[in-house]
Amino acid sequence: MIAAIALGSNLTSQFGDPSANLHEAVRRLGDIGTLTAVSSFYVTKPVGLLDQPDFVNAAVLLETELGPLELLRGMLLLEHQMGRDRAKVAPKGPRIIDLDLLLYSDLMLNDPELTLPHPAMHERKFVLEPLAEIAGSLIHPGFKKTVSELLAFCPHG
Ligand code: PH2
Ligand code: MG
Ligand code: MG
Repeated sequence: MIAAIALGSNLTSQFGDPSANLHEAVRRLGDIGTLTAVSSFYVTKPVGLLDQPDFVNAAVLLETELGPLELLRGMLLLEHQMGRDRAKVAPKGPRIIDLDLLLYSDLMLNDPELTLPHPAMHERKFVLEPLAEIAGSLIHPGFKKTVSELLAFCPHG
């Protein structure tokens, strides 16, 4: 199955600056499945909690044999192994690495652990812009619109 994953970082770590964190995370995602596309890295202003460093955001497409929950758990483990400690910081606060599962093929899922498509992806330019670069014609199964269309309709800067 093909999964679309968003990446974000706005802290330095043992791997280096936020870009280095994204490079490391992309490398490690390659152990979970086969990367079929990796976007450019985008420097973005923080959305939501404004008083934190700028982010670097990106998106990848991953071909994987894992089911959606197995994939999600693999992503959370990867975050943890890269040093992210969810207990320590605010929910929308700074992080070494954030991986969000956006789309899993055309699956719609409402599970306590995982909602697909990602419920906020259509509101976030920092998610849609990198994703549109690599998968503009991918269809959001809820809105029945392409990623490029969602980006064009996305209200925020
Ligand atoms: N992630 C957040 C909150 N705000 N802002 C930007 N620019 N990029 C992010 O990845 C981001 C954010 C929580 O996941
Ligand atoms: Mg996120
Ligand atoms: Mg997340």
